[in-house]
Amino acid sequence: MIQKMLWIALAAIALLAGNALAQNSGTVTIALAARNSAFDRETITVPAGARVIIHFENRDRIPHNVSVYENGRAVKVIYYGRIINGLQDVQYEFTAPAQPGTHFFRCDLHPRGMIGDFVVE
Ligand SMILES: [Cu+2]
Repeated sequence: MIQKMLWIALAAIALLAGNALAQNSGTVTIALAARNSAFDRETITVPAGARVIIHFENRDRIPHNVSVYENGRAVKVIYYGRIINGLQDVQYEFTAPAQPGTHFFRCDLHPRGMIGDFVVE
């Protein structure tokens, strides 16, 4: 019985510690817009392990999205943002990679022009 209570206490401590870690990495909100098939910023910088919210405004009348990849080859996906039609906005939410590094973001529909660096620091 005592052993069972000990396990419950340990589980509760582990849960609290986990929450504290999640809070330490924080949440960052990034504003990003598309106009004339171009993003209004070339670099997005976020803290490692942070909860990332990209508030994306599509100011064109054609669809766009924002996806984040391991690198410019755009093979390994970190986050795939759903495509939204023109003159709408969307909130993308995901967790940044835990390790610092420079990654890549783009609009999957316009991968030649709508690109940038996704920096984790
Ligand atoms: Cu696009």
